[in-house]
Amino acid sequence: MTGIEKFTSPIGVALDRFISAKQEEFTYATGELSQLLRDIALASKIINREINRAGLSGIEGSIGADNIQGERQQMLDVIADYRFTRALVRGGQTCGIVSEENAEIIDTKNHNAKYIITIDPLDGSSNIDVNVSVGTIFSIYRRKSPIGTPPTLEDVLQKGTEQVAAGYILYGSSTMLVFTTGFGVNGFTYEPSLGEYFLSHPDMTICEDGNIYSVNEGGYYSFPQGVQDYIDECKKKKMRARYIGSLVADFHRNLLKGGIYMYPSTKEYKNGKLRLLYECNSLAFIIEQAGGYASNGEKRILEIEPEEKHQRTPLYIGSKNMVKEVLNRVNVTSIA
Ligand code: P6P
Repeated sequence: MTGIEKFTSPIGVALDRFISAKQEEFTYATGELSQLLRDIALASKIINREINRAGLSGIEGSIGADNIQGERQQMLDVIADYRFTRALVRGGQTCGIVSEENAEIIDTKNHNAKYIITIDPLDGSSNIDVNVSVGTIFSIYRRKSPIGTPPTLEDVLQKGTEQVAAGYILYGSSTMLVFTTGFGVNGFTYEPSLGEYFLSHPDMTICEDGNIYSVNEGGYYSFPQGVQDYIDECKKKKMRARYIGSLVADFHRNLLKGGIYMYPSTKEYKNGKLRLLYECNSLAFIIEQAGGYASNGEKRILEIEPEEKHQRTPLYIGSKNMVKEVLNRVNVTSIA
């Protein structure tokens, strides 16, 4: 596509029409999953607006309290958690929510709903004050407990292989919704003037090899020896070091260009910093659907049996051969 065409090419199909057209592909296609995705998209549009005007509306910065993870809670964390929870409760399609911002399972009271959501409403929110991209990460599971009853721990402690859908919203130079229902990965760009997402990145795939490594090298000396060795190798190969400090932004760039994101176990985070249920599983489902791979240093992320709602895990995710290269090293699981 050259010349004027590239600026006048018709935009892609609207998200709503895409979901309806693809509905027959969705496992258990009964319309509820479609509605669930619409509810998430709706909440993301509201969050997008809040983020874009944060500097003007005095909602930057922390609320002066910590979340259940003991991390300083930003005002937008609370707002995002409220907005997504409200959209999901009112949408009626999920019986329970596990959110990074809440210690316990949120009972939506929609006890006849079939689905469970795990969500990080706003990951990397401390970056908002410095105008760096942030993201929402989510997974959708079918409940295990009987319809008509409250959500249970059994509903939420499911392996990543049980996901029926997963996605993220990247609030970046443009806002994008990227998700999978197990039939490939598709990216939608938000058009604020129309208030709608349009297909802009159909059938997203990641190359098997890449030239970008994303890790906080400030932690180099607290990484397992095998990770230190791998980073040294990346430098010898003159790879490009890219680390934004915002998981969704780093992940999205590597998905498009090829690369690996690493958050190993460290002295500070012995089990890694990132959470299994609403960060690592979600992105692992997406990356595998795009042809990549995700591991905790010992096993496939999607095969990890969760033991508690907010458990953390080391994460190596991205181009398949780059992740395998790390795993071939001796000792990438724990510091000496
Ligand atoms: P560090 C943000 O807090 C986050 O959860 C991810 O978005 C990001 O990749 C990582 O932590 C950054 O952590 O320890 O490198 O500052």
